[in-house]
Amino acid sequence: MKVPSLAKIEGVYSMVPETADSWRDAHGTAPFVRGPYEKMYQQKPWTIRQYAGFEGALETNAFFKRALLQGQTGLSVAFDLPTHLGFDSDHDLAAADVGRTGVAIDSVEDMAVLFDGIDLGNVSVSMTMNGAVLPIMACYIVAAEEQGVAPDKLSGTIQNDILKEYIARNTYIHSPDFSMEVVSDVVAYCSEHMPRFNSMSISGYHFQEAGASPELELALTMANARAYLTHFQQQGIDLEFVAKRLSFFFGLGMSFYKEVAKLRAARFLWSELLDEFGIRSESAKRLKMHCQTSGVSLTESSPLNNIVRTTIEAMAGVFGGTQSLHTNSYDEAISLPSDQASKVALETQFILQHETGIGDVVDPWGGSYMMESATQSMIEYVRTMQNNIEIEGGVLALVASGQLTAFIHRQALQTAMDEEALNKKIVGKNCYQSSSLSPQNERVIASDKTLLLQSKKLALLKLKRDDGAVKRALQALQAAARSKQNLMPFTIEAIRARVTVGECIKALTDENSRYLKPEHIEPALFCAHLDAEMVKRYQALSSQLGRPLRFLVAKVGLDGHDRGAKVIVSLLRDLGIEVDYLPIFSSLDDIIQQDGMYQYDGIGLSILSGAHIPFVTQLTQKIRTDCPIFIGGVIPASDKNALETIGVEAVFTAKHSLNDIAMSLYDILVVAAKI
Ligand code: SCD
Repeated sequence: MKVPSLAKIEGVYSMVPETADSWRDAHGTAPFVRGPYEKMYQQKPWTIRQYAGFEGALETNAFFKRALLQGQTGLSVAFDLPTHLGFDSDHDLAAADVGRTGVAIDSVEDMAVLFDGIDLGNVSVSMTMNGAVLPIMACYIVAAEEQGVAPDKLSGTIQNDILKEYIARNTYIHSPDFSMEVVSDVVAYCSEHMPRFNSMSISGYHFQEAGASPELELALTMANARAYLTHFQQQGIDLEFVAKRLSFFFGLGMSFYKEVAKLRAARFLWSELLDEFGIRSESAKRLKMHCQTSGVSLTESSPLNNIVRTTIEAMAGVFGGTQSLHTNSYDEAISLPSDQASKVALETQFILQHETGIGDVVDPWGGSYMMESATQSMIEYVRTMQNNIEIEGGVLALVASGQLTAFIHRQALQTAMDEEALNKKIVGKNCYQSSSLSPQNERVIASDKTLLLQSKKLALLKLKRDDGAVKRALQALQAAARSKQNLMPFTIEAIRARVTVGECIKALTDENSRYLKPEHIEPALFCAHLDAEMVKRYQALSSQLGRPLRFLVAKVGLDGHDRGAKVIVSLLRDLGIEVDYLPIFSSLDDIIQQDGMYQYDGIGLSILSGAHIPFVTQLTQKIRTDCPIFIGGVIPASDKNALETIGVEAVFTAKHSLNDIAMSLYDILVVAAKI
């Protein structure tokens, strides 16, 4: 399938204005290009909603309370990877990841601690949960109930967007078909019992993080929105009613004008889509969005410059009319946000809201030839892309075949090449590099302590609860899954009986086994940008060995961020190396087994969850000693020495160019090959 180009926006300054004259439309009126509300921020500023979570419920609760005291206006929960994937903290596969990239929630007891002292009837809460959405929503509802807050009083948002998980984010559990049923169960339940709660956050953010351009991000998001509406319609759900509570989530990268245009175009396209579905409600047609500044745009070197990047990106969100905003912390390319960096990120939003007057004008870019034309070009791009997707069989078919993931990977490769060739300049990364390091104060996650505590709490919970009630609740949940009833009420009953998140998911995966999506990695593309001499040296090394070099690249553990790993696979293939790729959720045993078969010349691990030390420690104890191990990901400088002591040959992070990586690997391979 062909991905259209966006020539008009690329040539933004030389553009002749298109026919679009939507800027003449009133704000707050369909098709809402100029904003969902008439007075926008003059009436209500955007919600400051920082996504956060780490270690256990107690630690994250303290963090939330501090943020609310400091002036944050909404909460947003980041769950750890085991919770996302429906493993309790004491599960074998969870050990390395507990409490690392989010908070560990194993049961309603944890959820109660998470919101202890926070009135859930008063604060709107967003939960980024997709795979394990049923038990997590149920934990939230039951925790609120036990706080005395009924479901109809709850306001907030559940992400509940599974399609983008298969395409880019990778925290899915079930097959796409079963997952779509789960999504609609949540949507139907919320529309009946939780009228103030947004039952989905249809997300583009993760596409851009995985490599998509802003226009591809928008096209895929709107294609998913269409797929959900079609699915709900087929399920007999009243679209007129549920569409009011379907919200959106977009990324904000450094293409400033494009980002503003994207948000304006998104509102137009949603309004148009609902017209197509025959929905008349103006309030449903009013697209409401959360935005987050870009994680991939942040650099590892000179991290304080990231404050500037985040501010510019946040301004695009405000100019584009977002309802809610997360600003990233400046140290996120290096580690999980430190307290200091989180504070700067939060205060960046205060400065924008209180010092700049940026929200005083509704749709300030409206009427600009460039912006109206760019908005129109975005709309045309999305329509063309939608048409192409339909011709190819629709989103669900392309999700299943992995083609949408492949488009994004292709754009990620293009970006990597552009950076390598200096067609895209990134200050501090491929130009204006300086050796001076900015002060750092990395957050250290007490994962081992959290694991121990969570395991103890689980053991206690299992001692105290009524085993008969647990068994009955799980049987009822399984029976409901078999008879295709809405699973939300059954999950809520189970959670009330103190069934754990992991047990609920296990009951469902016993019925519909865990799913692993197909992986496609694009063919080699980089050669033109790689040092020609170095490419020849690789060829010579292979000739001397009398065979091709062979590598294993693996995504180990529960971390689903595979953009970097796949770019490295493409790079190595360009260098003439035969590469086997073990995709997300691979275990150390998978690696050992694979290596037993092929005796690789090198093994590369990609870990962005912060669990590199435990994984590498275990791997080096199990693998043959003469196998060079490389690691890539978000690795704090302070861990580099520790990894080298354990036996890692090289550590690669976002600051390394492709040529740097290729050269380092060559030197190590020569030594290992003993030639
Ligand atoms: C708002 N209101 C207005 C108004 N502005 N009324 C009149 N004029 C205005 N200018 C009203 C609204 O209609 C609404 O009323 C109420 O005020 C609240 O406003 P809102 O716009 O609904 O704001 P909020 O409650 O903050 O909701 C914003 C979204 C919501 C709709 C966008 O879905 C949301 O908060 N999403 C956040 C999602 C999120 O945090 N995701 C994190 C993802 P009513 O209530 O009467 O309608 C993190 C992530 O995935 C990271 C990456 C990763 O993990 O991989």
